Order: sequence, then C-alpha cells, then structure tokens
Amino acid sequence: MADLWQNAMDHAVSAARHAGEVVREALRDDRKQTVMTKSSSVDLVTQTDQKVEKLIIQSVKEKFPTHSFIGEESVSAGEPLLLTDAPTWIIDPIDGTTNFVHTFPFIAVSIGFSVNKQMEFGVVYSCLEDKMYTARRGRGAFCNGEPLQVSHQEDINQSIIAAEFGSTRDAETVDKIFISLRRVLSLPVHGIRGAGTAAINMCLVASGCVEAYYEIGIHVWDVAAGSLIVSEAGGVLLDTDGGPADLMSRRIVAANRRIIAERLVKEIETFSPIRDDAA
Ligand code: LIP
Repeated sequence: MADLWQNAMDHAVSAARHAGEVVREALRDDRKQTVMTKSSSVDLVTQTDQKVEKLIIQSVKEKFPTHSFIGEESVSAGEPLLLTDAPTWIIDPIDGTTNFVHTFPFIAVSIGFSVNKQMEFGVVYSCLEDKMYTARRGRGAFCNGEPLQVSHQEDINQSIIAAEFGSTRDAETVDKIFISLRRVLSLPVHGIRGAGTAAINMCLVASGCVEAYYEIGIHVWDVAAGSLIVSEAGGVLLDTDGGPADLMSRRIVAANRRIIAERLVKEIETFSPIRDDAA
C-alpha cells in the first residue's frame, strides 16, 4: 500500500496548495465575506470554508472514489462524523476561520489521512506564510521540505506554551479556562501564545518554536493532521486528563517532551466537551 498512500499524500499537498490560493483570493476580494455561526455566536463559518471543503472533497473523490471523508463543514451540514477503518480524509478547509474573518494572518488548510484509525499522513498548509507542513507515518515531518524537530527544552519554566480558548462562552467553561491559564502562567512559563488555529499551533510545536500547545474543545479535523506532524517531529501527544491522546475526545496536549506534557497536564483544569464520536 506504500505507494498508494504516497499518491494520496501528493494529492493532499496539491489540494491544500490550491485551497490556499482560494483562501488568499477570497482575502483579496473587496466584497465582504458573509459570516454565519454554528455551535455558538463565536463559532464562525463563511462561504469560503464551504467552497474550499467542497473543492478538496470533489478532487479527492475523482482520484480515490472509495475513500471516506470527515469534513468540518460537511459534518456541520449534517453528514455523520464516523471514523472507521476505511481510508479516511479528515479535512478542515480553513482552520482559523475567525482569523480569516478578521484577516489575522494565521490561516491553515488541514488534511489528515487515516487508515485503520491510524494517521498515515498529515498536511497543514499555512496559506499566508506559504508554509507547507507535511508528515508521513514513520518518515518524519517537514516544512517546505526541511525536516522538523521539536525543541530540546525539558524545563517548563523555560518554555513558551500555546493555548486557545475555544468557542464556548458559558461562565463555567470560561472559569475553567482561566484557572488553567492562571496556573500555567504562574509556573511561571516564559510566555503564552496562540496563533488562533490548532493546526498551526501544533506545527509550531513540531518546529521547536513553542514547547507545548493545549486546548479543550477542538474537533478531530483541527488536530488530525497536526498530531502526526508533532509526533513525527519527535513530540508527544496526551489527553488533557493525562491519558493517551484520543482524537475524538476534543482535548489535546501536544508537547516536545513527555516531561513537559505531563507537567502541563497537572496545571490544566480539564473538562469533557461532548465527544466527536458521541452518537
Ligand atoms: C478553530 C481552532 C482554534 C480553536 C477554535 C476552532 P476552526 O478551528 O483551530 O484553535 O480555538 O475552537 O476549533 O473553527 O477555525 O476550523
């Protein structure tokens, strides 16, 4: 199957590049984007998200007609979110939709590919930086063809941590987010950052720019590709409860080293959003 998956990965790279052109074109277009909302008033979607997802899925279907899909906007439109053993493309057409709406310059196209529920390759295209991050299982992670390596830092007090706050705004959730932030900041760490896209945050961990990233509330399409990029760059993934990472749990810690991941987990006030695979 090796060559078949390489063909699929090559296709993912060119589909992501094409999607990036569509995103850049939309940002150049003077007409204002129509912004719609999904799970909450701050969970945004635009016609460009929908258009890009359709383009990617259409092009994949033409080449790989038997493959399955989990796409952020297809799921929002009512398609089932079902990860089976089948070759499955897990697509976030625009990761960082809020950034896109506000022209905040970190926007990614994220395409993960899983077989037997194991990630085989991940492609994250940071469209405005023109950085193509790729990883294939067992073959390393790359940015624009250059190998990626996580940071060697083992002291959390010497680390930068990336964090995002999700799109849930009920008081209880916001309180938990603040408790975690306060604890992490007070360790102290050198700083807390957030690119506004899970996929790019994970690529920053893989690149060694930040030691770790955590978030509760993400979906499988936000982290599928990035998770392989982090592990192939030498990093580790955990659930925010300290257990093994589970792409359906909507909780992730991605770190350069296990010692950093485990230290971070101690400070996170974890909670349990409805799982992606809940019936
Ligand atoms: C977004 C993530 C971001 C997170 C949001 C959302 P979208 O993805 O990448 O990091 O904080 O909750 O999931 O909606 O732009 O694809």
